[in-house]
Amino acid sequence: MAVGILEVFLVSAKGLENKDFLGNMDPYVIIQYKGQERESSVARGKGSNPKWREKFTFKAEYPGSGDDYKLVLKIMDKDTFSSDDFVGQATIYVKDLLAIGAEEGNAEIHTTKHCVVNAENWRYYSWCYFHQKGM
Ligand SMILES: [Ca+2]
Repeated sequence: MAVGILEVFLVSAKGLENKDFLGNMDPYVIIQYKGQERESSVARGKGSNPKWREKFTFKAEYPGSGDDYKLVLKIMDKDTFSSDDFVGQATIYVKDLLAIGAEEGNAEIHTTKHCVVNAENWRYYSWCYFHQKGM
C-alpha cells in the first residue's frame, strides 16, 4: 500500500449563480476527502467569479479502504446574518491519480475544469498532485 499526500490547488470558479440577494456573494469552498475536511478562505464580494489560489493537503492511501477515491468540493456563499447558502458542488475522481502515484512515486492532474452540478455552464478549476511519503 502506498501512503502519501494528496495536494489540491483550488484555483477559481466561473459563472456561479449568485445566491446573495444584497449584492455579490462571498464564495468559499469546503473540500472533503475520505472524512477529512478543509475550508478555503472567503472570496469576499467576488460574486460569480471567485479566485482563491489556495493549496490544501490530505492524507491519502492507495489502495485504501473503500472505493470512493473522490474529492468533493462544496461551494458556499458566506452570510453574516443567516446560515450560508449552498451554491454548487463538484467532484474530482482521483483513483487514477493515486494509482499512478503509487506506481511511480508521484502523479499530477494539471489544472482542469470541473463541472459544478446543477447547471451546465458552471465551471470550477483545480489542480491535484499526489506524492508518496519518503519519495
Ligand atoms: Ca453572502
